[in-house]
Amino acid sequence: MIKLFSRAVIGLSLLCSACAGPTPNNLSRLDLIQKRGELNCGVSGKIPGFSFLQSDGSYEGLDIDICKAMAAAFIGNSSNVQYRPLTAAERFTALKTGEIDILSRNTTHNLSRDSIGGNGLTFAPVVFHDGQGLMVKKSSGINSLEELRGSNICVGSGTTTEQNLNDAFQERNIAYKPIKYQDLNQVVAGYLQGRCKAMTSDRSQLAAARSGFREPKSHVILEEVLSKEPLAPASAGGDQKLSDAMRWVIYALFAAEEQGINKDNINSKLLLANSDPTMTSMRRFLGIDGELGKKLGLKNEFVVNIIRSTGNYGEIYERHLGKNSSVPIPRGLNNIYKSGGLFIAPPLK
Ligand SMILES: N[C@@H](CCC(=O)N[C@@H](CS)C(=O)NCC(=O)O)C(=O)O
Repeated sequence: MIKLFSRAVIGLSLLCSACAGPTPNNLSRLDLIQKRGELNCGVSGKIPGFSFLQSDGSYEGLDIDICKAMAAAFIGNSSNVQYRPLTAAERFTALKTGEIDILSRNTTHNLSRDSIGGNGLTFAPVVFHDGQGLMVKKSSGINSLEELRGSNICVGSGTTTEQNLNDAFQERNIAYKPIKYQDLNQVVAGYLQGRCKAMTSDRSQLAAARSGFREPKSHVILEEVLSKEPLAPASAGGDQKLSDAMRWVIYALFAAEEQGINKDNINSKLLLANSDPTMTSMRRFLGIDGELGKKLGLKNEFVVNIIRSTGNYGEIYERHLGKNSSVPIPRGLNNIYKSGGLFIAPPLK
């Protein structure tokens, strides 16, 4: 009760402060998160592998682990996260009003969302490179966009998906009818009930949705990829302290994978670096020397806190989207550059 009440008071003060800008007295929202001791993280909650509400009330997935890594770095405790499930249409307003501190919800980074004349958000580095796809019933025999001419297509509103669908079909001069829904569950229901020949979304979401179907093998994701969907966490714009901290949390996850530092060996790496003054860059990375954390408004050991909580980026990926997960997606572009992917961390110096 007390916790609920104090949360409501903090929530109210944050909400009011949001009316005049991100926070009062030009405080960064990072300071508020640290004062509150809890991170409000906006998620979907409906996508297996990314953010999914479990039957025990907990959340799981790659987007959830990004919230945890942020909380570990900002507050020193990855459990201190309030997850706020949001629809696609609600997500940016929730950031602007201060209802959430950060958004970690399969959100595509694009110019309109990132710019001051658009949604005015600030994006952290991409955590999953996706692309839009289409899923059809195998029995339909459909293999290409052309074969969907004149068909109904189920799509979520308030998403990049809606616009890409229009672009792709218009460019190819293919007539179609979009059937719009509020969220993925409704899109899936429309598709399974036969209202549409195809459903469209980010390919990761199609794979995630299919994993929950009674007969996943009866549905195919078409080869054609309609767009680039670089999914990234975001914060309200104009708060450099928070956005810097977010950026370097993600880079720390990539850098730890690059260097082979993981949840299992973090303590031994720390011991080793502590006893060996010649391991200069490792000592800086783990916060033994230098003040990398302090420069971001974090503890110097923020990287250690992250890795102890979630492991490095590769471990997060394996847990939720790896071969043995319920939504296996080959890493492809979502690998570190040393292994042929797109992820690279600038130097943590
Ligand atoms: N990545 C795209 C689409 C993401 C998205 O939110 N898709 C819809 C479905 S098409 C959705 O609501 N998915 C998750 C959910 O239902 O919570 C974007 O940022 O606009």
